[in-house]
Amino acid sequence: MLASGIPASGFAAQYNLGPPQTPIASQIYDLHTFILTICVVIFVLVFGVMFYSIFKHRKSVGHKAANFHENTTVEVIWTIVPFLILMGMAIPATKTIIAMKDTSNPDLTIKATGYQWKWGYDYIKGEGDLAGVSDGISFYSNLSTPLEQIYGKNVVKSDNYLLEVDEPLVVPINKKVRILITANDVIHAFWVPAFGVKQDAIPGFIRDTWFKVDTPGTYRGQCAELCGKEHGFMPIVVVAMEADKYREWAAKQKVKYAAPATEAAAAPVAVADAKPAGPVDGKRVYEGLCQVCHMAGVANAPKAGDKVAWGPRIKQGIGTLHQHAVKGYNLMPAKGGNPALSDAQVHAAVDYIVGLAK
Ligand code: HEC
Ligand SMILES: [Cu+2]
Repeated sequence: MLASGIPASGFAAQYNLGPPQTPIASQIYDLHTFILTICVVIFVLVFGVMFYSIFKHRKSVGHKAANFHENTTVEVIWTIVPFLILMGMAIPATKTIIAMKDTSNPDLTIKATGYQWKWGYDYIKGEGDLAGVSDGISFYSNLSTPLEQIYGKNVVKSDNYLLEVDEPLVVPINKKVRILITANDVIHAFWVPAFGVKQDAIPGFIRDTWFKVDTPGTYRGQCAELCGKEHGFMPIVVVAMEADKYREWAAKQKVKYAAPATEAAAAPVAVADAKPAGPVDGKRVYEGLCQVCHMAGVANAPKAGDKVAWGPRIKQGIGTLHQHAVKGYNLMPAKGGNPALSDAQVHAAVDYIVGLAK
């Protein structure tokens, strides 16, 4: 993939912080560089003066020690200069800390739960323009490095040894993602260095943090709190993708979990409160259910608004389309997977979709 949280080679990659991928991580990176520079300058100045004085005023060249007390000017200077240096470091650092803690107005909220020894992710319903897209998605993320690589002798280790999982955390780029962090057994810690995110996961408490990823890619982190014998075996892998791809991923994910238990999974609010009698709002039914597949074209569902895909279907006649949507048609589940819908509601949604393709 494009970038990795833990860089592979090169001098800078070996000794410096990894390349930052979020605004907060960039601030942390810059602060680190800035403060390290100040430290180096102070180090050079202090030791420079010290070694110069020792060398220049040594006894063997016959130097006589000066004997003086209380120099007000010097005392004022060595109080004010360190004060200014400290303020110069504290002010930008505090700004960054405040920004790190500001989890307000997210586009998306995900709960990350630490378990011995894996992470669980729940996409939560809430505020933000991506709230409805992925809410309800929930899965565990397990280490996928094979056991032979860990315990076997003379086994070649993969590139992302112990930093790979079966189901990564998927997030959209350029969106504010809030992570609620907790744990189910002992204290873990959610750490993704490239995002500048590191937060303890404490049983019974919720902590939160946020990030906004700049570029699509795969980013890797780890549990950063010694949590038991497989502490090193619960990595965090985050895949960041464009918002469109993210919607597509979310739709597929929803279908995956919706398929076996159609009734339970596919009864969104919009449908539940639509009255069976009276005019039916096809748009609401569409947005509540059908768009999961028809917006992104999941499983070859004809995309809403795609004239080429819908043209020949519309030619079958609206009656046939109504029937296919109610009864099911190949991969198109009957009533979109929600038997609680009335025929009229499904018909209205079909009419709405057909309207989009005209
Ligand atoms: C689980 C994903 C999924 C959901 C949810 C879904 N569809 Fe579909 N739909 C499909 C797929 C896949 C096809 C393409 C079927 C084919 O042509 O083989 C399809 C095709 C259709 C067609 C065209 C049928 C034809 O004769 O060509 C209509 C109309 C339709 N869907 C309406 C709806 C409506 C209305 C809803 C909401 C109530 C809905 N769909 C929800 C997956 C879905
Ligand atoms: Cu842990």
